[in-house]
Amino acid sequence: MNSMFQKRFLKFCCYLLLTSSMLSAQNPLVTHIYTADPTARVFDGKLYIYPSHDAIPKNEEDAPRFYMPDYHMFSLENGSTWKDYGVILDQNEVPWGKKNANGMWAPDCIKNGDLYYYYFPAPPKDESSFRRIGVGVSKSPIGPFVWEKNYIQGIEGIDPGLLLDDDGKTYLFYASEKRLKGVKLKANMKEIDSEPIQIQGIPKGYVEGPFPFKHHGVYYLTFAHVFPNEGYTIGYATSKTPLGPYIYCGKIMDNIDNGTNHHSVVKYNDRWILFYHWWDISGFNKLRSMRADYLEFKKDGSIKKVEPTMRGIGHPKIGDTIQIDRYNEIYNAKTTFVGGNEPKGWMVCDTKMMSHVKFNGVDFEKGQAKLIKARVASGQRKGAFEIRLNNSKGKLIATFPVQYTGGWNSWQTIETNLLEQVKGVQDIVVVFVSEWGATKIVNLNWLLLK
Ligand code: FUB
Repeated sequence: MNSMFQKRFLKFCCYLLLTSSMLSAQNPLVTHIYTADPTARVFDGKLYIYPSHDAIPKNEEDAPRFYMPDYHMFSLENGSTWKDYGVILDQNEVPWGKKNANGMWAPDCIKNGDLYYYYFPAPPKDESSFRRIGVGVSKSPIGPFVWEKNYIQGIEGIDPGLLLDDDGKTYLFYASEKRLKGVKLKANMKEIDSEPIQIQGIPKGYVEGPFPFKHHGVYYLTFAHVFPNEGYTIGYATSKTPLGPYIYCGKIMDNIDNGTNHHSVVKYNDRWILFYHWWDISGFNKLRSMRADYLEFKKDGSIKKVEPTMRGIGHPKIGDTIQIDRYNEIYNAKTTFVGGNEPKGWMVCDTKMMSHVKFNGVDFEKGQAKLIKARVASGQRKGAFEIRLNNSKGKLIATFPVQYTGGWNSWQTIETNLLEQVKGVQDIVVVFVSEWGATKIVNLNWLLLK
């Protein structure tokens, strides 16, 4: 194993151990396993994600490659927690799949009528192609799925992306040798209804990850697009007909580092969301983590470029941890991993006089919260931190005097009363106060309304 991989691998193993049950609405969405290629879908008002799973390679020879043996799936619970349903398909359960090939790449799931159809690519045991695309059917979005005995005949490629049109016709898009292909499916959703075509109008540099959707009567095809001097970006094209020709319209997300990006776009609770992945946690681009940020359309139907944030989507409510290190804005402080007696996550550290951290969209609900808790560590006892609304000079709603907790990684939960009733969704700002010149006031992991 080369030493750079070994180091990252070890860092990952430690991190995994430390975060064995952490699920949240902030980015990354989950940290107890690595997840990539998130296809989000809303079924009957509930948000689901069907991602692929970057597992830890078991052998040295597998180390630098994707190691993807199965699929998990997730649903959003209470607006801020991602529930993991565990393995919904293992590679060795695919009737037509090559055993232990670790090539379960990006899937999709779509509802047609009362049934849910889960599409996935896998290496076939007949070795007829690099990847074939299979399908399973279920009465429920969370399975169990009944897997078809054979792959879909007449297509070969990766990254299935499904579009169910208003007229009931279904189209399957996929990537085949860096060409974006599309085909109409039969009503049974398991067979193609015409010859696949290469979608026209997709720019040079197209690689993979087609995700189709329709908005105000316009067909949008979004995809991974590589520019020679930039790397992976997420781009999009539009058309008046599902199978094109399409016109390239630009980028949805710039390159966020070297390696892949893969996404989906979904409307949930009246807001559009871009789901995508990054590997900023592991530091290794084959161990990725799914993320989400809001996406907006301009009046002319074009898409505003999405900036990746740590804050992500969702509104922590009363009783949820507000992971303050996943901030919208930070001033004169830093974040790093926790340690000591704290098993998981990150903290805000290096807090100085008038440092602040802003976290948008905390749901105070109907104003029933009476107090606020904070998870803190401090090696000194001077100063305080304040919780304010909207900005660093906004209304003061709580003050925590700093206490000595036994050291900078000795964690304690402290609490204080809210100074007044606060209702609805609010942006909060934590402001650190002490003597001018103080270089470390307190380390802060999370807040929680009670
Ligand atoms: O996750 C494996 C492959 O990497 C996907 O199929 C591609 O889209 C890229 O994300």
